[in-house]
Amino acid sequence: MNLKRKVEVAVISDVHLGTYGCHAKQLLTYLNSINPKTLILNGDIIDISQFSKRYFPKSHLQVIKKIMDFAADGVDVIYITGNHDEMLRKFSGTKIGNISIVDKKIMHLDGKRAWFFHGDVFDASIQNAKWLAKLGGYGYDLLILFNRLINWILVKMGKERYSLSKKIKNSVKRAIKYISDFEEVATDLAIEKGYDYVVCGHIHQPKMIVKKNKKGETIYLNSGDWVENFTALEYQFKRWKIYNYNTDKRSAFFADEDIKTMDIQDLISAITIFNPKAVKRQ
Ligand SMILES: [Mn+2]
Repeated sequence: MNLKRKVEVAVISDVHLGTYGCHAKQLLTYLNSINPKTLILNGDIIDISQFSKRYFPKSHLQVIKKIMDFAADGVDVIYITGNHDEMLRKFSGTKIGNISIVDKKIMHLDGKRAWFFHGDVFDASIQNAKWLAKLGGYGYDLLILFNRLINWILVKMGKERYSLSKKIKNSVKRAIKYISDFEEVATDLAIEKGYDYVVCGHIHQPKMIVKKNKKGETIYLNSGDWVENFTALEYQFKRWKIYNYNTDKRSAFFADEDIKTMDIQDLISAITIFNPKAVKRQ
């Protein structure tokens, strides 16, 4: 009674487990709905840089358990490190069962070459305010509202109005430019190296687009995030598509019973015993 959707390659990124922004329940529902051959975790999956907050609820552990179950069931799990889980970079090249930890991954898909990496490698070359990039268009609207409030207070106090928006307008423009620069840099490099697909995460902007320059063309893909967009990339029948949790069908999913019924202690011990097969049999 396996009604799960078969997918050759599924890609998720920017899950940020261990932070309040992470939507682990939705992600678990999604993971329960698919039967991938390869699962690519394209960076910022576990937000190790935020671990001091001691926030790691049950649903977040369930996601980790689910990923380990995939591996135990024979799914190739490729954990590509990002900037929020860069502590794992020292384990690059490590393989534990079917889970491998890498900085980047090259795959051959029906005669085409796909290049996967998180994307923070470009941060140094694209000098910009990253937090603004994440806020995007909303940031500017919020800013205007915030500025109105400030001016209302200033006027009440009998002081001169202050244009915060004018001050920041240029950096918001820069932030939007950051996203297009990111895509530009990634695709130029991919074309240069002869990749048919370049697959990133990091900027939390789901996208699939053909990019051309004088030297050739490539398809740029971004898996988005599980903070705001709830998106994944799926490769099946020789083509890519963006899966969107909010608009795409989630038919034929059901939570794996063993994960659903485990309490938090069971989950912790299941995850910390590093033998997925043994865990599975419990
Ligand atoms: Mn990132």
